[in-house]
Amino acid sequence: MEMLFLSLLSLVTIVKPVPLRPQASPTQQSHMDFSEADWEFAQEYLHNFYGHKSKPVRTKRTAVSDAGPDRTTALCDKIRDMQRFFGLPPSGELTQETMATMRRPRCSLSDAEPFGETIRWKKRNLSYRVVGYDNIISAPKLHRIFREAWRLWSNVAAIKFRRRNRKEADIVISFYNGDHSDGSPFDGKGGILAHAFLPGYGIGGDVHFDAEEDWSFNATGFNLFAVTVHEFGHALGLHHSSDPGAVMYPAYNFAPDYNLQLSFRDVKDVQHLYGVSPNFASQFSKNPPPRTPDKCDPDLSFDAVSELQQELLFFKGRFMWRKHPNFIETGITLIRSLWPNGVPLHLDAVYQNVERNVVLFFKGQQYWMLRQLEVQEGFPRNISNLGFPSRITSVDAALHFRNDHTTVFFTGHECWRYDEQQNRMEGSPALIEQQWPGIPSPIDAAVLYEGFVHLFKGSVRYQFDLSARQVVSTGPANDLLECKRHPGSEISSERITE
Ligand code: 01S
Ligand code: CA
Ligand code: ZN
Ligand code: ZN
Repeated sequence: MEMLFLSLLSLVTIVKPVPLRPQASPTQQSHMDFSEADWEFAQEYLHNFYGHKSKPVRTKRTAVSDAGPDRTTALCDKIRDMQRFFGLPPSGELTQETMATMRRPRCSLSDAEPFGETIRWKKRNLSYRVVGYDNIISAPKLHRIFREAWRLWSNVAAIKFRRRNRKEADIVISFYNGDHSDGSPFDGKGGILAHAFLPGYGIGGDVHFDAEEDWSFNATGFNLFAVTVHEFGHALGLHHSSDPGAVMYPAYNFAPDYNLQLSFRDVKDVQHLYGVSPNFASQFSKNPPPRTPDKCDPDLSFDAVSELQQELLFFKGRFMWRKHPNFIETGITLIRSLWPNGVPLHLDAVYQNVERNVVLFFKGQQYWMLRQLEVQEGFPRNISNLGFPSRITSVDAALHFRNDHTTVFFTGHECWRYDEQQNRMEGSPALIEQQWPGIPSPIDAAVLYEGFVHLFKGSVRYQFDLSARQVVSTGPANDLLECKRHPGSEISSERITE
């Protein structure tokens, strides 16, 4: 994904073909070829556009070239910055291609500037224009979607957007079919939905949508607003994010019941480029951008925990962690990346009935039955259908025992036994403190795993021995996720600067 996207960046140079000298061999491409005038030009260029502090120009190039030409790290760094900007391999070497790119006629770099590893717009007031949308979508509707999408970004970062009807704009937004001569043809329905170019002049910052998609404003097809917010992120200089909660995550993950907002990660990244919007603090103090849960957070609690095939699933909000016996790392994903729209998020309880090959999801008074990732007909149903009296309005946890064909439901301070063969609740509920000595109530989640019942409450996991009927150990709720810190993954310690 990322590779492909980076290759789009190189289109900045491909679109208007650059007269390149034939590149016969790598050595021919090397610095040896350049005249003193070439070197002066390059230094001048890097000085003008990348703030390179040139050495006194009269250095003898031939002499230096033995040990490598004027190879101060500063110069190499500037060449590398420039190469990154144009999507050239960032070798730090003055290749023919690099030289040709420098020699290309250009307005100036005033509209974009390299910023660390990425590129950002230099100005903070950007214009955009919408062209060529073939009346697929009415203009007012389209303009509203784009305005709202820009607003998400300008609400958090110190940057403003204005639509232009006629004059040239920094960002041109258009819909295209198939090949549209920027080297990245669209592929019909599905697959690539849209792409965008990182900030820059010309095609830089432009956003293209695949006109053949079934664009929508709700849950059918692909939601244009959701994809737009993502593409605008690229147009501002953001790359794909590995955080599945981020808008810049490379997979389409719009959920109609989820109010689309920038995640903490997106906000951090765009503020890093453009600074914080002046009214960010007042607007977001009550409702800060959502953070993707961190499995290493010592306070982590779960909505539900369940077995599924060979995996152990930990649910939290829109996310889940899948612990597979063969995978070293337990990764976080979106619930929606496995189950379709229609399954609830922010669950109360989940269990798998292996015998019937179904998974049951509980949320509030409703429950959903899924077989092979499909919601079964007639669902969701009310939990009263399982035999709960009307005073029970939700379940906290569900624990399935395959051998006994029973499921234990936890509700508040009570627990219930459900007979999966007879499809009915067995008698009246018992108190958790009597049936499960040592377990506080209410609980969050429960699962049978490796011969023990694991019950979760807040940030604590209780390991319960069924035959001894006692808690054999307690520990952090997240310890089965085996938190291993990777450098740079300390999401929880970051703060949004205000
Ligand atoms: N564009 O920004 C994309 O990420 C492309 C793939 C690139 C390799 C060109 C794309 O259309 N990705 C799909 C997508 O849904 C999966 N992108 C928008 C989104 O909302 N994630
Ligand atoms: Ca497509
Ligand atoms: Zn395109
Ligand atoms: Zn993308």
